[in-house]
Amino acid sequence: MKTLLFCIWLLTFQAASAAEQSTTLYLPTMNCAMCPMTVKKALMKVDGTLDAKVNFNDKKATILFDDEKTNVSALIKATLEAGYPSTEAVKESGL
Ligand SMILES: [Cu+2]
Repeated sequence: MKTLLFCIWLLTFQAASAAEQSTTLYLPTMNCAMCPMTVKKALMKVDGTLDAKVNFNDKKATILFDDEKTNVSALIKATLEAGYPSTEAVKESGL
């Protein structure tokens, strides 16, 4: 629990630094409601992933990560190893 609180504090504290990055991955092969859970689990296992939100309807995963510990390629590799090939989605402005 203390670790979690520390992480939250760290997240807040580092918000202004360049260490925190977010990316959106497109996962075209997600085909049922269970897939996002598998993908999320795989992404959260990557050292450096701070948060992962997987949207089944959009077939997209939004990942917040520490760019000193991991990178987009490692995240893509993690989804691939879980059985879901992914590509970095083009950043959209607004909604
Ligand atoms: Cu599935």
